[in-house]
Amino acid sequence: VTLTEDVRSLIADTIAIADERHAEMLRELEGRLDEPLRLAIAGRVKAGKSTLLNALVGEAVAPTDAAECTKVVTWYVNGLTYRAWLHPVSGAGEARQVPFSREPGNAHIDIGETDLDKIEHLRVEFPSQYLDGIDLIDTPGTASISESVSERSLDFLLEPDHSEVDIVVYLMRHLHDRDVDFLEAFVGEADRIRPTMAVGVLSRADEIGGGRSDAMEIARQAAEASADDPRLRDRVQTVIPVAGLLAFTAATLREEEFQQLRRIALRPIEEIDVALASVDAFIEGSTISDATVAERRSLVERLGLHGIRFSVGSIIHGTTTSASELARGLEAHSGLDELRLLVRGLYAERRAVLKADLALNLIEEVARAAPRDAARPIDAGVERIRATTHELGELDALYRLRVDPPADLAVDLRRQAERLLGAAGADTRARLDLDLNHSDEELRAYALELLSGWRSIADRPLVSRELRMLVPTVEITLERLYSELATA
Ligand SMILES: Nc1nc2c(ncn2[C@@H]2O[C@H](COP(=O)(O)OP(=O)(O)O)[C@@H](O)[C@H]2O)c(=O)[nH]1
Ligand SMILES: [Mg+2]
Repeated sequence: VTLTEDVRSLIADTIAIADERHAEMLRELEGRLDEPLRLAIAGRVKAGKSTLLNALVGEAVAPTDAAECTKVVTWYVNGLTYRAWLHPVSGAGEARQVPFSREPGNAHIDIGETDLDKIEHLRVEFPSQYLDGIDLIDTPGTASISESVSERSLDFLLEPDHSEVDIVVYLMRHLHDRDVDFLEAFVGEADRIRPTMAVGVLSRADEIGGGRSDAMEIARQAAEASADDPRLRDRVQTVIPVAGLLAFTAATLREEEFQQLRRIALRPIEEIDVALASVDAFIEGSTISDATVAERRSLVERLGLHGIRFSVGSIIHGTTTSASELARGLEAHSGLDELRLLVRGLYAERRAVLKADLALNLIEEVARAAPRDAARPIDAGVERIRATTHELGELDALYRLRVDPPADLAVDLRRQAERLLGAAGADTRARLDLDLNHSDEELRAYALELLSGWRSIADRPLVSRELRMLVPTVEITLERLYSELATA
């Protein structure tokens, strides 16, 4: 039997001893076991959520800025063609199809005269490879224009009985107490949601320091610091810097935009420096190119000042000679690749395990409240599944590394353990932190070397309890990696 089937039959046994509220929750999770991963994008208004969603799928489907329809929770799911549905709150009628248009650069969902309070959520369907196995959920900002709307978006994420999402990508421009409160509410909920299920994104990272040329490096340092910040450490798996706008523009870059940038790059460097000193200098003041004010304004909207500087710089240095090369450069620079890999490797490919884990946590909660006799076979079932499914052990170890890292484990080894357990993706090379330049032979030798390193940790004279729990899981992971490589 597969893990999903195993968990499903345990859910059925648990429903038999659960109260009505928990039975309902269990049925809901049961239905989701083999569904796509549900990933919600959350954060304050204008954090860049909708732009990031568009960058992830590589096209403009999520309306950005402040249109009415951005105040409603919206699901983006894989489907045959471009369509949208409005799902009213219960008692306010049936779901109905509504007009959905994609003008170049911005999408629009026409909710007509419908009162926002009457809308439960919108659902947009379109064909996308990225959405294979993932449903993306765009949320209105927390603390958005009207309090009732923002509360609704929070309720949807946090509602203890019906948390509808599996994973949250939480965007913040700076680490702010309000963000900490949100994440606390999300991961604090009933022990069922774990920090491994939230990823922090330092968003609009290109804007740091007014778009200075090393903005992304500064953002990376800030992100690493926030991931280790005591207020965040046990609430998110990691924090990564992303400039969603650059990634979105990379995915939709037009030849004429590249040509405008190329003409700027041909000017004397002193003139370029003056023209790119500020947005105003670039749009109003400069004679740097023959582009009209409207064209320059559009470049700023598409790339921001940092993106323009980066693009012009890479043309001057000869690393970019065509629109497609510039698109690749921008995408790599944006940090989106890292988020994509993380979402794929850590979450989407392991969604069956994640969902099983959520279900097992809930099952344990029910068993704790049940009479001893009824609970005993349930507990035994949970224990058996956990003991025989190493992937669940990996999730648990990742969780404990965030919440309660062993004090006697050096930082570099902690990071190594997280990677090995799949924090940066479940793929062998991602786990070993080696790229395609290394042969399978080298990977195998490296896995063996790491294995003996971890074995020697267990032989230390004094080992903390946390470390003693961690080592066997890492060892099994390494043994598996090694034997997979040996039989490949
Ligand atoms: N410079 C820059 N601007 C961004 C970025 N992401 C979003 N924006 C801009 O910020 C504004 C709000 O973005 P939006 O995605 O609608 O934010 P939301 O309210 O969180 O959904 C828009 O004008 C975007 O163009 C980014 O990575 N860099
Ligand atoms: Mg939005």
